Amino acid sequence: MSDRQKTGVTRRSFLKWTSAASAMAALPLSRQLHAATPAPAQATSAAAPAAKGQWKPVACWHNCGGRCVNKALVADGVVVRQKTDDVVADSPDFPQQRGCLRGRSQRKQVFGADRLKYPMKRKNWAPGGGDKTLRGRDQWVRISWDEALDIVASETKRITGQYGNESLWVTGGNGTDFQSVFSAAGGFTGDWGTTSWGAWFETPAHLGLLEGFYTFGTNDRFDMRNSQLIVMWGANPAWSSPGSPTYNYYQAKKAGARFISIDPSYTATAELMDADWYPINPGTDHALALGIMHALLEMDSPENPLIDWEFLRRCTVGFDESNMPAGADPKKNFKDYLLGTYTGKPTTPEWAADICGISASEIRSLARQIGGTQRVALLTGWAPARIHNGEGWVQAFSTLGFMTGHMGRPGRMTGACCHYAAGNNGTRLVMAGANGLPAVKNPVTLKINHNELNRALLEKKFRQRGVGDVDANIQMIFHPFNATLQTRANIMQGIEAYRSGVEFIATAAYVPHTCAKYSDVILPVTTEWEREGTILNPSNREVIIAAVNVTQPLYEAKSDQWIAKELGKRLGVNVDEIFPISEKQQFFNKLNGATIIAEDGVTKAPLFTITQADIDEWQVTGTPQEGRITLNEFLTKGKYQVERTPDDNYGYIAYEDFIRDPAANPRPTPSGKFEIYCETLVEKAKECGWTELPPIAEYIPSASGYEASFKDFSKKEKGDYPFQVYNPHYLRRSHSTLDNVPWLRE
Ligand SMILES: Nc1nc2c(c(=O)[nH]1)N[C@H]1C(S)=C(S)[C@@H](COP(=O)(O)OP(=O)(O)OC[C@H]3O[C@@H](n4cnc5c(=O)[nH]c(N)nc54)[C@H](O)[C@@H]3O)O[C@H]1N2
Ligand SMILES: Nc1nc2c(c(=O)[nH]1)N[C@H]1C(S)=C(S)[C@@H](COP(=O)(O)OP(=O)(O)OC[C@H]3O[C@@H](n4cnc5c(=O)[nH]c(N)nc54)[C@H](O)[C@@H]3O)O[C@H]1N2
Ligand code: SF4
Ligand SMILES: [Mo]
Repeated sequence: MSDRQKTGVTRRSFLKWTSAASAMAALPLSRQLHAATPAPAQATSAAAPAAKGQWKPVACWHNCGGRCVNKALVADGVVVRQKTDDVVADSPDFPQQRGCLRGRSQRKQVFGADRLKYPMKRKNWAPGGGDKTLRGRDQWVRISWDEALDIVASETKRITGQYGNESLWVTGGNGTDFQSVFSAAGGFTGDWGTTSWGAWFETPAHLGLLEGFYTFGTNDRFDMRNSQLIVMWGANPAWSSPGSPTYNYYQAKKAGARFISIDPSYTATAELMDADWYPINPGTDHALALGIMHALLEMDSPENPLIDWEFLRRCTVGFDESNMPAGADPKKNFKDYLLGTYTGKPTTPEWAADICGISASEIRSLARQIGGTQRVALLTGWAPARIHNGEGWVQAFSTLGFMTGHMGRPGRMTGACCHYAAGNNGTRLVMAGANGLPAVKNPVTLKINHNELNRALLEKKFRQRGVGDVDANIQMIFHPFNATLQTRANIMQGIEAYRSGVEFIATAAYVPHTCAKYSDVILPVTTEWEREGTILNPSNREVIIAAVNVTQPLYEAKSDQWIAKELGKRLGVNVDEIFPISEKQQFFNKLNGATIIAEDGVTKAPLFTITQADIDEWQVTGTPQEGRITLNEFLTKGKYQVERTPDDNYGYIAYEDFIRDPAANPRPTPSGKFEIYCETLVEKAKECGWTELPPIAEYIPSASGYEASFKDFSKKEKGDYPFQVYNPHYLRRSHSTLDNVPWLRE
């Protein structure tokens, strides 16, 4: 390929050439799956069939919270059009998995002008860093792959040799190909945090979700239609769960649900659902929840019940002094906190109004609507929990659900409703198999919290969870698959840190995102369109989405795995142990191991029919099996979607068993119940080592929050930093991705 680039062939003619060749490849499967290695003799005679073009399922792979069918029409070697799901007719019960504007513009990214074309180093880089102050504003010099890999490997060896493996920080969670290699080479310091899911991930101990991963707590899409009132509390699926989820909310509206939106912005979802909008000051949701709960107590009566006392008694501990968990001080109950019995500071609607900006009468109205409606869905996104002391908000929001009993029953749910589970929570019905690569354990256990990334670089200290402050001496940063300089707190300080201490920074990327720009060496990676193909996670629970190869790697880009392997070899790691199988075999394994939950709602069965002929054609190892559809059908249609009906066995109501019979199905909490008063939460917070939290959802104003924007909050006189900034996940981007695509900007 580099030869062609030297001859200055344009991208269009280059693509035309590679893909015309692919259309001629002999085997039907490989023709469909992969742009074959160019074979000029064949390319000439390929013109006729290629001109008609072939629709291929292609990846839309970003962290957008969903997955949709995306197809590219490859004609004459060029992707000339894209389309989305037209596999079956659309209907509310069996909705198409239609892509949003980003997926449909994907070719403008894959073939975009911003692609990184070849490895580069910073002009004023030298071993040890060179002139580090020029990071982000230096010139770039094109280098060969060999030179790039040699630099990264020798700097890794030099730095880990001199300062220890702890001095290497590889961003992102564990499990990427690079992390496997660096783990095998002695390990690295990682990072963790709650910038995405807020406190829903780490600390919903009050729900009995101690190892909480992706806590949602809401019901499935058919059940949403049973709700009479749907509260979208900091949730805007039309923007942050684009694709099909908002369609599910719309079915609930058609079935008669009324909508409320509590959000600083009047959102596109609020508009579509004709929701009543309650504009709230950012980051003050905890105060509003407490105000509503106080109002419930004020107005609840036997004639006009707003509180589900039976639910509180049966399913929770900690609400009042009569149902405190063993050993707890009865005076620390939640009800007395709301009433201010011992503090003298009741959380009245007037108190809350002052903070959250929603009037006391509106707060009482919200209490009447939420408490006084039979079947309510309390749905929040992750945004309101992406704050200081987010745990308190998560606990307060849950407690509102406990007080009103809107949980575990048809049309009633309280939880997070966003990302891939927006409008449709529950067990996955179809699932990809594992790729078959071994997990490689990182021998270094240090992990920097996202709040302290810059502190670790500048002050050379961070708080290790469960340990306390530890010394840090980060001298090398490797960014594999994220843009943390841009997507974590305090970018200006981050830039300062990148321009001072660290000796070496490298990034693998396909566009020059922020981390790449501030690096010393950039390694250009392929996009999914240039790779072997894959099954895309995470889609909604009912569908599984395919992506196949569309083109040979563009320019000099290489897959992450290829780069990781080459690096591994230079680091003296046994890469055959880490990557014992080809990328094609990894794709095949995902298909071979894919499962579906059968109509009984329990039994797992293979999803795809795979024949020995398939295995031979793919030139992989595998086991023939009987499934629901053939490989070919899946890889042509681009999806498998479970056909559902309202009365099937796939319905999901969160916490249903527990709420029906708490004694027989206890929550994994010390009390076996939902814990309004939760000592585990106190312990978890202590383990992290920042703010100490009370066992009940007491209000703690956020550092740099709304109250802090005033010189003197009681006098309402604004201070030096009078504004608050918040940002939604807006439609044209996925975090740092796609925002550069001209179509999307238009
Ligand atoms: N202020 C503020 N900050 C936030 C948020 C917010 O709302 N406000 N949201 C937070 C949330 S929810 C999240 S999840 C995080 C996301 O934070 P990140 O995970 O850092 O953000 P992404 O932009 O998704 O990072 C992915 C990057 O990897 C690149 N990439 C994509 N595919 C590949 C690949 O196959 N290989 C390689 N090597 N690179 C690839 C993309 O170009 C992209 O730049 O940000 C958080 N930060
Ligand atoms: N288009 C697009 N979609 C995405 C992403 C993306 O980058 N772009 N990222 C994906 C990822 S990784 C994630 S984690 C999810 C995130 O999903 P969410 O957290 O649900 O999405 P956000 O857009 O951050 O916030 C949802 C709504 O909360 C509002 N909001 C912000 N701050 C507050 C607050 O303090 N209080 C209240 N009440 N409302 C507030 C916002 O105005 C917005 O309307 O989105 C996913 N979907
Ligand atoms: S919702 Fe996500 S997967 Fe679907 S088209 Fe948009 S960006 Fe792609
Ligand atoms: Mo996220």
